[in-house]
Amino acid sequence: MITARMCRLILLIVGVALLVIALVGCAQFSAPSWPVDYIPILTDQFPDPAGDEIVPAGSYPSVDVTNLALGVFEDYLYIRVDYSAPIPTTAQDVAGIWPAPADSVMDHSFVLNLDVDAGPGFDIDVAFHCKLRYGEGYTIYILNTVIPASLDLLEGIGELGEGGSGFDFLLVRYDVSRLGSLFPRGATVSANFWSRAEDIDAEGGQPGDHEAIDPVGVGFWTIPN
Ligand SMILES: [Ca+2]
Ligand SMILES: [Ca+2]
Ligand SMILES: [Ca+2]
Repeated sequence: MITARMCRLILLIVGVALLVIALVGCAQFSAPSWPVDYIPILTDQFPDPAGDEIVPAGSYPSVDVTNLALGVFEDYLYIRVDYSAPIPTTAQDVAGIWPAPADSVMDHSFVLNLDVDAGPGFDIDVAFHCKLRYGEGYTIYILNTVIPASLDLLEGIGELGEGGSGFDFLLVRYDVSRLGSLFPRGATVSANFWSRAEDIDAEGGQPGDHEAIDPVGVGFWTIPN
């Protein structure tokens, strides 16, 4: 015989079970759709040596790229950049070297430039940017230099997956599903890549006189399908 107490217990169990199912459902719905294992996605590796950095004054170990990895999966372009030292978590003071005054380096960035058409020479048709401030937030965007319309500056189209300040790598992805001919999957395009660290003056401007750069030669890149 089922007593009132047993009924309450059964209802409680059913209620808890429904709540668990609902919470699991919500978690799955809101969970970021990053793949569990992105390593197989990063199919194209571009090791970069040390020693070809363009460093004007002071030391910027975080600008030195050791490896660039690119891959495409579903709607996303994935970029992983490994550096020879962790990205700083605080501003790095640099001494003044005439004519550049002393100031602080805070900005860390990279850009992957693609020339996707068959025109002569290299020009940038679309650029994938990632920029962060040491110990602070980041901005990831796509700059389209061909069509100055709705696709001109796509902010919020990229995400940082792992790494950042305090780590010696960045793992970023970009939603390329709306880029159309600017991201021709399967085609071979010309590409280059720049790692940068930049200074900020007392007014928050970027005079660029303590900018450090590590170019990474990509050359021709066949965009995975
Ligand atoms: Ca390097
Ligand atoms: Ca072009
Ligand atoms: Ca280099």
